[in-house]
Amino acid sequence: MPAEAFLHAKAEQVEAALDAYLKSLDGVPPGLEEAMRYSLFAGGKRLRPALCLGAGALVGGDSDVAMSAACALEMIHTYSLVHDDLPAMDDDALRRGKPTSHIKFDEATAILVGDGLQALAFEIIADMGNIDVIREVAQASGASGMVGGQYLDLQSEGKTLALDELQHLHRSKTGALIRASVRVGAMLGDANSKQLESLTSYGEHIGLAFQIIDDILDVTGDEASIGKPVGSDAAHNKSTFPALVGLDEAQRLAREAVDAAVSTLDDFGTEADAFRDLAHYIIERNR
Ligand code: GRG
Repeated sequence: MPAEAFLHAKAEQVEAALDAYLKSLDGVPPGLEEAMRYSLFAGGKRLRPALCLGAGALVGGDSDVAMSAACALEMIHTYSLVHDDLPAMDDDALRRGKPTSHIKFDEATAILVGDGLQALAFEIIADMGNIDVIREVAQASGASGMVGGQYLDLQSEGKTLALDELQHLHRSKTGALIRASVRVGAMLGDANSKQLESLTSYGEHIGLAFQIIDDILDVTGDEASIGKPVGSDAAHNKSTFPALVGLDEAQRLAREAVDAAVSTLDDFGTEADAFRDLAHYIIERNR
């Protein structure tokens, strides 16, 4: 199945499950629930859930179990975007083509939306009763993963990073949750150690490719497609792959990462074709 059709199919299932989770909440103030729903349903690609579901299916796991984890990962991703857009961080007014949470509602609400989504995500994962998965998601999203990467990103404004520093920053900020999405799907599906190792490596390579392309789109993309203003990295004086190595070399590095990702799937048969296509889609995407 081509990557866009794969993502679309998974997104529909994930959105139904996210909707059910929000509807099942008890005792959430209606205004806060509305704001959580606004950000969760603002048109994301649902990449992380698709990776979790795809990895689970590849190793023969139960799709309902993977779906719970997929929803939790999307909640963590959404919380990170809501907080990233806050005035204290990237101060963005548009995300996915829509007003960001603090613009649509207010700053305090946006902070609480993020907090609420993160807590709900861990409640869902805790209910699954798999301590390894709880630890995996906590480490990937916490101070040595996404939160740490965000800190490094904010600290690096106005500085020129070395290429390895930039790679470390992105491995933490965006790579860790993408890697964890693949790993959690595989772990819940009882992957053997060789499968887990291959899929972990797949997640690491596509995470890098994803970030390089994100940097490239910030230079070459258009606002209507990517749903946020272009040039925001330059406006924040951020080191990016195109700024450090030039556009052509950045594109070459992204292709190299995609090729490496695809080669990690050699031991899987045609059932891994969706993941092969997804790796290519990551460098062909325009949003
Ligand atoms: C605030 C703790 C905290 C962390 C924020 C991930 C992150 C850390 C910030 C996002 C900044 C950013 C734009 C990074 C580039 C890569 C990225 C994560 C893009 C957004 O992910 P997509 O394209 O988003 O999967 P959609 O909208 O499709 O869900």
